Amino acid sequence: MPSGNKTKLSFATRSVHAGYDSADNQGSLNPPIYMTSTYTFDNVAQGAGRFSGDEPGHFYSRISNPTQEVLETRLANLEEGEAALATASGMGAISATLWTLVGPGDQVLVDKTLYGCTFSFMEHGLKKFGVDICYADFTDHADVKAKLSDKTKVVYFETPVNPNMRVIDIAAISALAKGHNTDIKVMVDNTYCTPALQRPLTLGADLVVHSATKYLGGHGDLIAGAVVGDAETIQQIRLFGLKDMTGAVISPMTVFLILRGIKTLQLRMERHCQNAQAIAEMLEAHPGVDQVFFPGLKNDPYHEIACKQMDDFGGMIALELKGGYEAGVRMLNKLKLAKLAVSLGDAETLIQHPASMTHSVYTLEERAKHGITEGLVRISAGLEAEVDIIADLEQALAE
Ligand code: 4LM
Repeated sequence: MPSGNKTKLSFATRSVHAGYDSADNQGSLNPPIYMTSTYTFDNVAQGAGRFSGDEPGHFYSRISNPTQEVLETRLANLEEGEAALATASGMGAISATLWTLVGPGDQVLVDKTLYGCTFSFMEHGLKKFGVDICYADFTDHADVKAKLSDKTKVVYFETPVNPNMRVIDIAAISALAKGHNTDIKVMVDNTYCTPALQRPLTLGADLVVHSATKYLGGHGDLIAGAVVGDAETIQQIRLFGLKDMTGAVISPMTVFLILRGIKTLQLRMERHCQNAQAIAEMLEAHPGVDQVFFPGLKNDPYHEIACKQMDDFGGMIALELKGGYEAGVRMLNKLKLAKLAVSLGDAETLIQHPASMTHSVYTLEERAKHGITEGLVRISAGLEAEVDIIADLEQALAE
């Protein structure tokens, strides 16, 4: 199928086919895994032309690889962007992109709550090199407006936010940033949703980043990332952020696994969403539970905005138990089916305690300031039967 065909075929069909034509590969149904570090040239001029991009073909696998190219075309297609770059991890995508876009004296305006290592990269990484990191509450548009400045180069957020499930209005934040300065790049971490549920580029964002380790791969067997956006910026990230600054190159074997995962992305997301909705409703009615954070609940403060920008409410839930931290630990230690582990988006239901695990790089004071409570428990609803996950949670919650 023509790989540039973005909207004619449905999402599920493009997840299976986009970017690959078996007719070009001796009829091989699946793309060959090109295990090669380098590529040969017919002559010097061809090598030089490949490096400069004037000649088609590949130069060296720290820059590009034919298997990786299939994944990049597929991701760009699904996110409705012009181009994509696959990387060795989600942090590889985030760091390669930000190293490319900002320098000393520039400001990155970020939502106050971020995945722990993204926070650490901003706070301990970029800051060390003279980049100003400014935090705002992105659910408070007046706060965002007040903090946009002449120095703002990038506006960065996740939605829903890891781990507390706030939902940020992508169209409204993009409009605010562009209204301030059209050169500002709006960057959205779409890991929690994937393009099966949310497509930030169609809502005004410039760049989407992913931890492909999660739902895109979908099986808990790899680490990978990606960034999607306009062709010019993606090329800059490839040739500087990836090639020179991070070297966070994805393996062709990993690419193959992600392509396999993406074929079932929509099917899996449907089940993740169904299971999460059922879990959230059970928890909401449970006497031991103080609060459930899940945008699919009708009285969730973010329900309306989630309905506007998401096709479904996702597979992630956060909760606070009535007994706070101690009750949370008691429950986590009693789980039998659900696995106590960081990461998310796998077939297995995964549960963890953000304050001591995914968000432990924040200090206690930083967690309080950035909206991560000590008793918060995070659930990634898996693909098991709803009834079994709920039974496990109920037995773990029982006094
Ligand atoms: C976790 N998350 O939350 P790599 N963006 C988001 C993420 O949740 C993550 C990354 C980027 C978790 C990992 C332990 C929203 C990771 C970073 O791990 O570098 O692929 O992605 O449990």
